[in-house]
Amino acid sequence: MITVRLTTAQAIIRFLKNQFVERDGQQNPFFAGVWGIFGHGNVAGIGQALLQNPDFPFYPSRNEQAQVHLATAFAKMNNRLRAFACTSSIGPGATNMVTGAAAATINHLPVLLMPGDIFARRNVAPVLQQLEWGSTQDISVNDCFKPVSRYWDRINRPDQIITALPEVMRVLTSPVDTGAVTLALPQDVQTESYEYPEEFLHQRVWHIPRQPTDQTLLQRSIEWIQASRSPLIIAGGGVYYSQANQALAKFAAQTGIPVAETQAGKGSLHFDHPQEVGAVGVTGTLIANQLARGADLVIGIGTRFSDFTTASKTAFQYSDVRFINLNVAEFDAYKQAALPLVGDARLVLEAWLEALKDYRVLADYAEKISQGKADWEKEVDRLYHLGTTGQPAQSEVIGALNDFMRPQDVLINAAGSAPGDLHRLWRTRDFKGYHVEYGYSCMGYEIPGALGIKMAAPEREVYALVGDGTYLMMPSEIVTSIQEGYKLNIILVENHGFASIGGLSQSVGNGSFGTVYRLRSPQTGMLDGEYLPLDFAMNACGFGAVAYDTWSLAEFKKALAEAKNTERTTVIVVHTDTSLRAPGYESWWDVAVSEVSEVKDVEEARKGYEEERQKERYFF
Ligand SMILES: Cc1ncc(C[n+]2csc(CCOP(=O)(O)OP(=O)(O)O)c2C)c(N)n1
Ligand SMILES: [Mg+2]
Repeated sequence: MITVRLTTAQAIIRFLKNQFVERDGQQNPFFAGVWGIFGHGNVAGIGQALLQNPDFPFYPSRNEQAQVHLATAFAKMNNRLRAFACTSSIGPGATNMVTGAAAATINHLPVLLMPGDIFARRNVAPVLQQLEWGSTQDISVNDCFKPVSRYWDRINRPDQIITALPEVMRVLTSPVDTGAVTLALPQDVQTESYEYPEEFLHQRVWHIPRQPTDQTLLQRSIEWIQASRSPLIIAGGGVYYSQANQALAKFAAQTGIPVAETQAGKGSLHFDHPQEVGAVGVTGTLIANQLARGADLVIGIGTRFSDFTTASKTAFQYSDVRFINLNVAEFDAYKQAALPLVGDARLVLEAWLEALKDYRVLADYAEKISQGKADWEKEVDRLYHLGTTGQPAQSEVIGALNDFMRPQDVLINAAGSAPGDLHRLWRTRDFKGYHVEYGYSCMGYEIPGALGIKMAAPEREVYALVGDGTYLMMPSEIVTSIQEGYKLNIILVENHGFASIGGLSQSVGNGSFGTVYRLRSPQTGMLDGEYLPLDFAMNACGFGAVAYDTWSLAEFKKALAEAKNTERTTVIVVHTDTSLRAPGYESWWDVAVSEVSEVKDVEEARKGYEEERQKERYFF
C-alpha cells in the first residue's frame, strides 16, 4: 500500500479538495473552500494545512455564526451541489457556530463544521477556554453540536479520519439527511502525523441519487388525484432541491391544479404562471388560503408542513380532506396521515404527467382559481402603490425593489416583519430569485447569506432586505464582502425596533413591551424615553460601505438607481411608517396567550385565542 505522511489537518484538507458530486450527468468539486477564524485551537493545525494548500481557498470571516450562514446560503443557491467547510478555534469560536448549524440542519442544507477541540492528550488540561466536567473527561463544549448536526464526530487519533470522512460525505450529499456535519478536531491531533493510504486521498465522486417511489402507492396517488374535485399542491423547498420546477410548471398547466407555496418553496413557479396562487398559510394570499380551506386533496411536494404552512393546523377545514405527501424523506412523507410517496419529486411529477394526461380540474374550480389570482394581483398592486409621499410603507419599499430588480437578481431575508410581506407580495420571476430562510428564521442570516449567494452566482445582483434589529445583530460581514470584492446591496428598513414582534406583542395583550428602541427614562425607569440615537448610514460607512439615508419612496428609488452604479457594497437605509402595515388574509398562527394575568388586554386576547384554537385539527 502506498502511503503518505501528513498531519491530520493536512490529510483532511487534501481529502476535502478531492471530493466531487454528480447528478444528471453533471459533475463538480463539492467544496468551494474553507471559511474560518483562527485561534489557538486551529491556527497551528488546520491553519498550517490551509497555508500549504493555496488551491483550496481560505476566507476569513468576522464572526463564526456568520460564516456558517454564509456557507448555508451558498449551498442553497447551489441546490446543495456545492458547499463550504468552516473552521473555528475551541471554546467561544466553536459555540458561535451552533446557531448557524441549527439553521443549516433545519433547512436541510449542507455545511461542514470543524471546530477545534480540547487536547486529546489531556495532560495539560484545563486548556484556555476548556469547560471542565466533574463526571467525565470525554466532554467539551463541542458536544453542544450533537442535536444540531446530522453527523457528529470527534477525532481523537489521526487514523480515525479514514473512517470518519466518508461518513461526513455520505451525510452531506444525502438528499434526505443533509444538514450541518460536525467534525470536532482536538488541537493536538490536528498537528499529529500518520502514514495515510494514498488511495484514501484520491478523487472520489459522490453520486446524488434520484430515488424512485413505490409503484403501488404511485398508482393509488393517481387514483386519488383523478377522484379529487378541489386539489391543491403545496410546493416546498424540495421542489428546488430535486430541480423539479419545470416538471411542476408543466404538471400544473396540464392538469389545472393550483400551486401554493411555502417560504422555502416560494418561486417554485414564476408568479405569472396561471396556476400559481402564491403563499399559503399564516403569511398566505387570500386565494391560496381559501383554496386550502376547501381542498379535498392536498398534495405536498417537498414540504415539512410547518405551522406557518398549516396555519397551526387550521388551514385545511374540508371534513374529509386527504393528503398526498411527495417527499424524499420518509419522516416528512408520513405527516398529516398522508399517502406517503417517498421519493424524488421530479421523477414522480414526470410519472404523474404521463398518467394524468386526461385529468383536468372542473371548469368552475378553474374559474375560481383564475378569478382569485387576478384579484390577488390587484391587491399586490394596491400594496405596492399606496401613494405615500412621506415615510413609505414597507410594502411600497418591497414594490419599488421588485420593480427595480432584474428577474435574475436575488432577494434575501430571514426574520422580522419582512418574511411575511415578502411571502405574500414578492413577484418571483426566476427560480433562484427568492431566498428567505424561514426554517430557523434567524436574525442575522441576511448579510452573510447575501455574500454566500453572491459567491455562488456573481453574475446576479443580490439584495438583502434587513430590519434594524437584524442589522444590529450581525452587520459584520459587510466588511468581509469588501475584503473579497463581492458587492452586496443591503436595504435596511429602519422602524425603531421590532415591528414584527411588537405587533405580535400587541396582539397577545402586551402592548409593545420591550420591542421598541427607546432610551430608559430616568423619571419612569421604563424604556419610554426618546428613540435610540442610531445613525445606521454612518455605521455602514464606517464598515467601508457606500450608504444612503432615505425618508420617502422617491428618495429610496433614487438611491436604488445610484447604488446600482456603485462598485462597493451599498447600504440604503429607508425609514418606514409602521402604521401602514400589510394585513393578514384569513389565517391564524398559534402563539399561546397567558391563561391568567393581571392585564385586562391579555385576558381579552386569551378569549380570542381560545376561540381560534377550536379550529385546530388532527388528521387520521
Ligand atoms: C436570532 C434571533 N433572535 C430573536 C428572534 C425573534 N425575532 C423575530 S423577528 C424579531 C425582530 C426583528 O426586528 P427587525 O429586524 O427590526 O425587523 P422588523 O420586525 O422591524 O421588521 C425578533 C426579535 C429571531 N427570529 N432570531
Ligand atoms: Mg425593525
